[in-house]
Amino acid sequence: MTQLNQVFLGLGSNIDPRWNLLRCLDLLERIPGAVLEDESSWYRTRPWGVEDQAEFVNLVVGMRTALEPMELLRATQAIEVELGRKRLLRNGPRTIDIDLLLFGDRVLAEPDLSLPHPGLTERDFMLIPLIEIAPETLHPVVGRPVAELQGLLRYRQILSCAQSAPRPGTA
Ligand code: PH2
Ligand code: MG
Ligand code: MG
Repeated sequence: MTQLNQVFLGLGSNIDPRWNLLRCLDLLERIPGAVLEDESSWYRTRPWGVEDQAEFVNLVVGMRTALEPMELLRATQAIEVELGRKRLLRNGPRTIDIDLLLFGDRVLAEPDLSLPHPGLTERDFMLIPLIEIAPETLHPVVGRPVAELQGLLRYRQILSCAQSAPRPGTA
């Protein structure tokens, strides 16, 4: 039997974020061999890294997939291209950024993919939405449930949290 891995992705956008995040969720649902299971609240966040840019919206989604990490990475990179992501400036403005945060218990250090994501325990916009949807998930390097890792956070960027996705056309 093919093994299904529990995967968590961090999504972020600061160019037309509602539109791009909704499109992204739609495209993630269509990745063959992956099932979207959980979606955190949407968080308004102060930009980290390059501060002089628009606020971000960040959230985390949970998926179950039979894909390998590099296969999922290629699928998410294709979505970034489809949503018009231009890599002009490191940590700069983007229509969409899809980061693989955790991939089951995989630990990986490849030039284009590190697992778990090195920013996960440092950046609140990755860790807090993950704790919201899957607090018991083990961090395979630290060896503790993610809910216990808030003391490691170095960057606190979250401004507010919307209970659910702000859908266009709703009050
Ligand atoms: N992503 C970055 C750079 N800075 N800041 C916030 N608030 N949220 C992000 O997702 C983000 C960022 C690079 O990927
Ligand atoms: Mg990122
Ligand atoms: Mg990225």
